[in-house]
Amino acid sequence: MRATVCLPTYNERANLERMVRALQGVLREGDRVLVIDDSSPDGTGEIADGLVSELSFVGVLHRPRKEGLGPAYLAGFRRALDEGAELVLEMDCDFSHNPADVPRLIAAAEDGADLAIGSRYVPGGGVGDWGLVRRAISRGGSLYTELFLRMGVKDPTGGFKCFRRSVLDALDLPAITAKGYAFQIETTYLAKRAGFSVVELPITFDDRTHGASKMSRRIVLEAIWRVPLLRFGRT
Ligand SMILES: Nc1nc2c(ncn2[C@@H]2O[C@H](COP(=O)(O)OP(=O)(O)OP(=O)(O)O)[C@@H](O)[C@H]2O)c(=O)[nH]1
Ligand SMILES: [Mg+2]
Repeated sequence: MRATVCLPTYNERANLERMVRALQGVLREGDRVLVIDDSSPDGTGEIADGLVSELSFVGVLHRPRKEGLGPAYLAGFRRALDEGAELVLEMDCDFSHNPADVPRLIAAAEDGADLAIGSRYVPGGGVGDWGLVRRAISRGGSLYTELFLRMGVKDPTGGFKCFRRSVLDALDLPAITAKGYAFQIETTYLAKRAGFSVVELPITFDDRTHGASKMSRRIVLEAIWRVPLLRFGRT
């Protein structure tokens, strides 16, 4: 099944080229990488253009401004589906997600999982040397999500995922308005609610060594108010 890895970038000049070359080493004939850059001021978009002209498996979507991870992924999903991808992956460009794990996610989807998630919180998974606060936020977020949504997913905020296209075709993508971690929770919730199978595979999540995190208090707060809304709200 032809896979497209969607790679959202904002100021990832220190990571993008290394990431694309690492993906080149693990992807198969016909697979693609789609960079979704929100006009990064550090020139990441120009680096992407250079890679597109050199490597035929790479594409780029330039967006006018930073709108958060959610809208960037939705634009990427649309493009990947329009280009005929049968599997669509989400992945951070900061090496927190290990490109060497991509083939396992793809294999799980090819073996029948509608959505395969790289999970820090199943046996064999883990995080690098995170401090106590960071651990608490991540674990607390998972527990809070489970409390409301009862998905049985151990790592609902994780952003290393592989969707079969049937899942994305079935979801009302433009109706998803979440921007940050909430986007990850919402896509998995909607997939489960629509009856699709979700499988978690263990991954180790390492902190970025280059570039700056875009995690913010706002992104955490957004997840806090959106999770109950998913359960009791409009959709
Ligand atoms: N296109 C686009 N990409 C974004 C945006 N915000 C974050 N990203 C990218 O999304 C990926 C994850 O963002 P990070 O900054 O690593 O945030 P995070 O992984 O939630 O937080 P950390 O674990 O602290 O790194 C990276 O590849 C970012 O460059 C955005 O608004 N637009
Ligand atoms: Mg990160």
